[in-house]
Amino acid sequence: MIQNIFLVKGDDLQHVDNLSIFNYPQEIITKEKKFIENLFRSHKSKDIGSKKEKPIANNALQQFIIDGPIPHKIKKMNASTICINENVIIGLLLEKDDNLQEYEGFFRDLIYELIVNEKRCSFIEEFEIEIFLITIFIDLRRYEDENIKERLNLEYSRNFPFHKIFLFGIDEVGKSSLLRRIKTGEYSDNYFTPTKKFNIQYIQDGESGLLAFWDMPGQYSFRKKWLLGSQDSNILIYMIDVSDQIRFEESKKELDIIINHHELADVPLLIIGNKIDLINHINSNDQSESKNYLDRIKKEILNFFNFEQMQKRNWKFIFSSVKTGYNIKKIFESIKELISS
Ligand SMILES: Nc1nc2c(ncn2[C@@H]2O[C@H](COP(=O)(O)OP(=O)(O)OP(=O)(O)O)[C@@H](O)[C@H]2O)c(=O)[nH]1
Ligand SMILES: [Mg+2]
Repeated sequence: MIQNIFLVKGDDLQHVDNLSIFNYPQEIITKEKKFIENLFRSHKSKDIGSKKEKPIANNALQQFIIDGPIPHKIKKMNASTICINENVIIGLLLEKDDNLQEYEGFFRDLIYELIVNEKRCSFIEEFEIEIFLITIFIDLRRYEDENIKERLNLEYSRNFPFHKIFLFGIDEVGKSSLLRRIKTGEYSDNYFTPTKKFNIQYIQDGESGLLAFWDMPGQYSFRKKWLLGSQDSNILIYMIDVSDQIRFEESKKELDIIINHHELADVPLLIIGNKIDLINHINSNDQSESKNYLDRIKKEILNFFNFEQMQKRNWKFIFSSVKTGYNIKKIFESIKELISS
């Protein structure tokens, strides 16, 4: 089974400190001079020690030289690496008993497709590289689930399906807090600083298999990356802060970009109206008054965001308070329900 993906980037191999190393999901590859040198040396065209500048793609016409995959043993695991333009290495780590040959063809085709045809990564921005690695990881896991495990062990594959849950919404609505609440049951005010990169958390669920929650950074500068991260999602979760109606307009604009994207047209949508605890009326002792109030707010939100116009999409709306724990169970149940619908 695929354990990890890594990417090493740099021109000056004499100075390992100048290299950038990215790992996903775990920090397995570190800056060890000998190891990195050997990696590059294994890719035949690399001239170790040379400092010649090899610019990595920064325009659409850039040609890519792709070398590999080459097999290795790394930290007792089976590994395979591909070298791009002589200064980027992308590696795949498998369990020691896995058969590398079963992965190599797909690994090569996938890299080629992503960088040459789809131009997904120019290897410049860190954020872009991270998304790129995660994409490779998920695609390889899917391939493995559908082709390799299926053949090796039908039962295993059936028991461990993989679902991607795409959690988005503007900053401060409570996305990372929700994920922590679902995963650990805990909540603390101001626990998180704004998320700055894709935060991915896994939950192994008995019925649904492995749930991968992609918690998007909500601040303005990151929102343009949402579309990239949203691909292949099995469910979209859109979160709103119901106590902050001033930002509804801004929030709706971002939502529309995602839900109007054709590739996501059939993906079910769970809408969460969070921070309901901040709306005082819910504390009312009069149950029916409180219910009427919530119904009214819900109606206003559905109207404002045009949710009822989404006729083809399977969607659901839930109020929550991550702070008090209100409806957290219901959210988790709804996620599983929508995924399997
Ligand atoms: N009152 C109240 N506060 C909440 C609730 N959920 C989250 N918060 C608070 O809202 C703030 C933002 O929460 P985060 O979970 O960091 O929000 P986020 O959506 O991940 O923000 P970005 O990462 O910037 O996109 C924190 O101070 C939380 O403690 C809630 O249900 N009620
Ligand atoms: Mg966050």
